[in-house]
Amino acid sequence: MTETDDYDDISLKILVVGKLACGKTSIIQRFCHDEFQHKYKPTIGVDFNTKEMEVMNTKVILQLWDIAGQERFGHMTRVYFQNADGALVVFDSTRSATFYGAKEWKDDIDDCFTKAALPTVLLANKSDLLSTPSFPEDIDKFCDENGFLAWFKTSAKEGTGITEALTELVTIILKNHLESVKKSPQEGGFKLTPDETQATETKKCQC
Ligand code: G3D
Ligand code: MG
Repeated sequence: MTETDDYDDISLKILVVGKLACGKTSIIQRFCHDEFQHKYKPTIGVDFNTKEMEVMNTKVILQLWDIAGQERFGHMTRVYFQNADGALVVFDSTRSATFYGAKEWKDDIDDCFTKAALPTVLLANKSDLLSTPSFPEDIDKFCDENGFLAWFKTSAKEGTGITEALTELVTIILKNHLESVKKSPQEGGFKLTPDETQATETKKCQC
């Protein structure tokens, strides 16, 4: 979490990860530009887009980091994890293999953020094609067991579920910061609302 030029604004770095062709780029384009195009070029390395949103009466600038899903590049990819405030892990509701890919990405994130878990939400994308995601497990149980805070059905094509998922993720991030300020007010930091201050305890990658 970083302070922007305007003192009251908060900038959050959100990772968007998952296997190739799950719809990561489409989700980001839908959220940031309200558009959906077929045939985005496969993302090489990393790309990012920003969008402002208001959560808990706070203006938040979201940086959505679109991380290539071809393969997880081990330490290379982890460089992009640094200073992240949260993550969206995406799978394709129509391809169960991508669901297990989501677990691998979550494991990578957990390996990196060992001191404090990175707030992470799971997205079952392409819900316009399949209302019930294609995987053999109870997804609530899967989220509990693997440390996902919540999961959402999304469709980048129809523009559903994405704002809700990001609102939930950002709410949790902001509440965590408020809690940390209550515990260690001396750390000081950001001003979330006129009455509340905010700690700067960012969940840095510990790799
Ligand atoms: P990636 O960034 O995860 O690799 P992309 O995935 O965003 O490039 O999307 C991969 C393909 O899935 C694209 O189709 C894209 O149009 C499609 N897609 C993404 N999200 C959705 C969705 O919510 N619903 C549907 N029906 N399709 C989606 P192409 O045809 O370019 O392969
Ligand atoms: Mg992409």
